[in-house]
Amino acid sequence: MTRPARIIGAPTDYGANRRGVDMGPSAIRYAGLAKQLESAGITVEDAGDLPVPLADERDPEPASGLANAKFIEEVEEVSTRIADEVAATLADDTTPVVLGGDHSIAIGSMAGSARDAEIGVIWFDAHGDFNTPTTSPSGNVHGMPLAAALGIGDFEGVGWANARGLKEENVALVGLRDLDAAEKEAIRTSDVTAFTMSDVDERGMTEVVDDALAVASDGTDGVHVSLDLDWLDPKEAPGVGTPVRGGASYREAHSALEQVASAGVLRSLEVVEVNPILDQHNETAELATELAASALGKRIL
Ligand code: 6HN
Ligand code: MN
Ligand code: MN
Ligand code: MN
Repeated sequence: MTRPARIIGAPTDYGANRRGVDMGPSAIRYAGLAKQLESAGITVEDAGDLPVPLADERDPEPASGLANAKFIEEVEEVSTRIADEVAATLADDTTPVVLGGDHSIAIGSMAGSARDAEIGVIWFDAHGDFNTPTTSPSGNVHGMPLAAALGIGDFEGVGWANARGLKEENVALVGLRDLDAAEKEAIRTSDVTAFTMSDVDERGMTEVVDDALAVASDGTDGVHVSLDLDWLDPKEAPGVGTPVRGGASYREAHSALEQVASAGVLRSLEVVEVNPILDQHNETAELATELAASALGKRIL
């Protein structure tokens, strides 16, 4: 029996430098996400978009606390909403499929998914998203969600951001190829498992994803998968704000998310960083829908 899925839109853009990712949920819906999931035999319900404050009406400067984290109050406000919605969806025995928005929304998804359970995380991304306000060169919170969830550095004891049932030991990053210097050091000294694109070159995507699944499911109740579309090569996914050459190919990406489905451990999913302004004919949004369907069990035959 496949669990039903609930689509939850989180149209944020204040975690990133370039505007436009707030249109991600619309573009992904327009690309036919519900239909794709239904064709995988899943019952789908669309909860619509969560209310998100308009960046233009807010001051990016943090009022207090986490300096050098732009729009941190707005991130907190939305993260709390996302966390509640994800937790409520799981309580209904339904798989949350959260649509970003920029990657800061993952703080809420992970907090919600790990509220009443031990979870693991697989982070498909060109970036580590392991900065803290102190180490971040940009001040953009989309470069910080993993550090926030794990309570690293400035995020230690920040209740709304920390994912209760998540341990570093159960986090696997896949496809890394662009890390800041201090971020690199933080990843090295942590207990997360990081697979770079060089690991993928040497061992192949299948073996790497097998290992990532083992890390994330070891002793946990399920796995949260966070899919940043810039994980893919920009040739496949041009509609992202921070493209980095040398990413996952179209087939590697499909096969990786099919492996996730086959493992039968998926607890919650999010798809982030689709920027329709930078996209070509909505193809990045289309790819996002295909990959979400693969993760939820869609097969060619
Ligand atoms: N993403 N490491 C850079 C930063 O500003 O912290 C880039 C982060 C990109 C984040 O793509 O979700
Ligand atoms: Mn502010
Ligand atoms: Mn990211
Ligand atoms: Mn990224």
